[in-house]
Amino acid sequence: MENQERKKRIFSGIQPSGELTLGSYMGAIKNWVNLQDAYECIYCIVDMHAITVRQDPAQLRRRSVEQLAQYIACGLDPQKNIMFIQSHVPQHAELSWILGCYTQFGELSRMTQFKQKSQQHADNITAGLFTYPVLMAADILLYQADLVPVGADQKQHVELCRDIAQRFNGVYSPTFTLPEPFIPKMGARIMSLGNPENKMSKSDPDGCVYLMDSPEEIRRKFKRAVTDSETAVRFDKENKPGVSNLLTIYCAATGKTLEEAEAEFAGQGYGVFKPAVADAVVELLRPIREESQRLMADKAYLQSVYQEGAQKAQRLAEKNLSKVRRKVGFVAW
Ligand code: ATP
Ligand code: LTN
Repeated sequence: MENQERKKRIFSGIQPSGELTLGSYMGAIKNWVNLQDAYECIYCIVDMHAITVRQDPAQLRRRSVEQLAQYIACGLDPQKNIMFIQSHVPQHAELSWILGCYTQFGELSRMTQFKQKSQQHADNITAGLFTYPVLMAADILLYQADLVPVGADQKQHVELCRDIAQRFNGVYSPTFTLPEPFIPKMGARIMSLGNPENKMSKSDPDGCVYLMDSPEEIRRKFKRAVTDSETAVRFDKENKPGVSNLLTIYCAATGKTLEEAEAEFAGQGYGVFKPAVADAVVELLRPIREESQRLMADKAYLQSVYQEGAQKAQRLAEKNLSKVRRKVGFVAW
């Protein structure tokens, strides 16, 4: 009865490992905002994931709170959604330990993100970096999430989460809901402006647009964006990765289709196209930047949001985790 009545549940999170980017907005947060009315949503700031690579403690603390301000500024309503900081709910770590005992070494070895990150941080390949996807599975399964809105790069992790859940359910009895990834049609993989073969990432300041960049900064970055030696504004990922990426960004920012955008710029060169993309992004981010700045001045409000969020999340988490403890054979006390 309870299950029939409850709205479907969503869980997603972003690491406070750097400033939020246009990639994280278009790949994830934009969908979070769109889904908040139809679903019961839980949006997290995953600081425990962030420490899988070295972080400066003061910066991590600042960014975690800033990220909450930015979530709200993007349009997430703290009255409608549970918003909290992962380390405030220790049940995530506990379930992660348990699920790690139902995850194969081989499965984790195949994760693309682990392979990439261990190359980037060759001097610090920790057990935490390796078991990162188990903690992510714990995040999702702890709340019985039905849907996980993420960018395309996270699909493999959500699939592993399903495999772990399915295995656990098979060994014991149905315990975890199997989650589905929810990946946008437009903007699932925004590429770097400087190198359109690579994903736009927080750690590449020139190739990426930060949500907090000023209009001048945004225009400068788009002016320098790599295109090609043709002049036609046409979507062709193989041969024109730079222009295709700009078209994707333009469409995700304006809500236009690729056909509409191509028609709009037909016969016009990159000299018209690039500033138009920059303008669309400036207007998209302007209210987000202004609202974030306003919210950051009100630390007491932000604290009340993450404290209340953690309390609600703990209640839901504990209910599910107590079942898991019992199923695996821990003594109740
Ligand atoms: P890092 O560089 O620290 O690994 P990141 O920039 O890849 O971080 P995350 O915080 O890992 O960003 O990702 C947050 C969310 O945004 C995830 O759902 C991810 O799939 C999505 N995302 C990140 N970058 C992009 C991108 N370039 N295009 C589309 N979605 C993205
Ligand atoms: N690994 C994700 C962040 C993340 C996440 C989650 C996303 C951690 N836990 C649970 C969705 C659901 C990333 O974006 N790098």
